[in-house]
Amino acid sequence: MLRRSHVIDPEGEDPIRSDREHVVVLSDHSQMHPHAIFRKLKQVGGGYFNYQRQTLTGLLAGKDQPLKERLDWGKMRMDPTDVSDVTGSTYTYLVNGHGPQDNWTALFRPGERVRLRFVNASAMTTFNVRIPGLKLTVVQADGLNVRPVEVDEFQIAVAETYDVIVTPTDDRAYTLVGESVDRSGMARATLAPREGMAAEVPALRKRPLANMKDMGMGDMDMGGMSGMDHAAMGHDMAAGGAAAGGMAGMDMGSGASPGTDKTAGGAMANMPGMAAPAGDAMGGMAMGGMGGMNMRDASKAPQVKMGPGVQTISPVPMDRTGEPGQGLEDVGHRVLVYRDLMAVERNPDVRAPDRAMEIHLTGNMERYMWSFDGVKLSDKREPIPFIENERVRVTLVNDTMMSHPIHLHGHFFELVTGHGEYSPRKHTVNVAPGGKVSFDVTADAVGDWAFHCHMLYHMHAGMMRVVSVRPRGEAA
Ligand SMILES: [Cu+2]
Repeated sequence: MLRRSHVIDPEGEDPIRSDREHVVVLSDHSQMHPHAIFRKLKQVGGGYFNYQRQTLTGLLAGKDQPLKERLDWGKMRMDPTDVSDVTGSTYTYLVNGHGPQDNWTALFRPGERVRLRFVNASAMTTFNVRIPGLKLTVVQADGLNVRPVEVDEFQIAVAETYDVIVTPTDDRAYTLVGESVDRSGMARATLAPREGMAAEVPALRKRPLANMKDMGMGDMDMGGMSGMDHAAMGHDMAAGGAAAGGMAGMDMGSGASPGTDKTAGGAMANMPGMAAPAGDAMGGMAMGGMGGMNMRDASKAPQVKMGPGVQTISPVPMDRTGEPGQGLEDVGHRVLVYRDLMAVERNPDVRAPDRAMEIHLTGNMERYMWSFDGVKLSDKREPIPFIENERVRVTLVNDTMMSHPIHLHGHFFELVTGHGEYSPRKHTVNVAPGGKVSFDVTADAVGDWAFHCHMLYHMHAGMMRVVSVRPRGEAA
């Protein structure tokens, strides 16, 4: 049984008005013991629970991806369906402790402003949340108020919280959908005027496939390129200044017909806006065909301890805070992005950072190794030292093809997303695959604090460090 959640009300009047509220705790439950799950992941590799893994037959039939891209994935011993490492094959996704069939119901009276306090309390699952038929007005993130943003869907990583306002006007039921990011299952509940009602439950959408951007290869999409015809491609490439020899190494027009597959279709939709920037991006890259891009160039990350625990270093990590989460690029409605978030109150500390540091999120999916900078917690390195009240800009670079919700204890930090003194303050930020995120943090709490990926098994495998905030004057 899930215990009643505790809500801490603000001092004074809550600026967020609502007629009623419900806490919505999303979680993932398995009958398998967590240690058993971890053992499987460790023994068999991160793909153990991925029943959506591409089969050899699928590969030969060329159903999912253009040939060249598939070959490159194989060469790198990675799988584009590895969006989650523990999936709906093991997990039942819950709302307030109730499975999808239980039809947990949140009541409302038509016309009321209903505040839903979403908490992702799962071990390993990123959820995509929507309530078909209702707009979601996001008013709070990680417990702090943000300027209202109206969306149709938002992604919530482990440990994040979002409060949204919905205003259902009709006397009918609405389905609350919490689809796991890899689309292997869903948490489901109902908003209704009375108990016992149900609305249509939408089918799981098509699973997302990781693309080259998710691998830190920059703003290129092989699926889309394969869909382009040779002549058009040659023209754009020439304009962008890329070496023609490089392009010859790519397998063009290998059979993906636009629209038949999600990857190709989505990329094709982006084509009009892509020609020019793609040309520029490619002009600046060493291209010997895609296979020529160095996926393990240690000079891109001098502080990373290279070893078997570091499968890849993103050659072109990008700021992806303006993008919806994985698989939400082409869902046909508005999805919350981090850059939408803006604090209501001016931040308490708006000093420029005193110093900057970069931390790489590193891993090896095959061996299920996860670390920061190639060093796992059990390697017993010194804590990351902060001095009391100093302000540090931390940039997280994701060298893996999974997203990692990175959580710092004892502090809020300001996401660097272009909002200056109104940057959103959070305690957890989900770093997209092949992406990078910066935040500014004021080390205002003396002591030792956990700093880790909030995916349970990533943390357990070592993607964690201690941040030690030392009093000014005592710092060594
Ligand atoms: Cu992680």
